Amino acid sequence: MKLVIAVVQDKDSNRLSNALIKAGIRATKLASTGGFLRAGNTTFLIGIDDDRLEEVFSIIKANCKVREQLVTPVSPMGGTTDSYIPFPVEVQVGGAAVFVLPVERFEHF
Ligand code: 2BA
Repeated sequence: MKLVIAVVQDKDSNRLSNALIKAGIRATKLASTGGFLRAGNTTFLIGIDDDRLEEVFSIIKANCKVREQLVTPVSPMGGTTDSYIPFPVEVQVGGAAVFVLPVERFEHF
């Protein structure tokens, strides 16, 4: 068994949960915050048998989009802010950041 931890954008989270439910795959959703953008995202915990791992990947891939997001850096490092004009920069977010961990034991009481 594996534990899949997938960080996805909030916009994709409902679509992904519906697809997982449809496939009979159990998941837990946690509200999370990206360390860089400091914007809300959703973290899925999915416990899955090894033989269904690829299926989980394809469901995540099919339901999570890459999007461009504008970020405005707060201020220049160490310099004066007098002449600093914040300039939004574009970063690419998603589709999903996925981690796979081995599960030593799973009990469901
Ligand atoms: P955030 O940390 O808010 O990052 C949002 C997007 O900003 C990232 O998209 C990436 O394109 C960019 N970014 C992040 N850190 C950066 C940096 N130091 N310099 C330049 N650009 C940077 P994704 O890579 O798709 O990540 C989306 C979200 O997934 C992240 O939100 C974070 O919550 C999570 N994540 C991604 N990689 C992770 C990791 N190695 N460990 C833990 N969480 C991760």
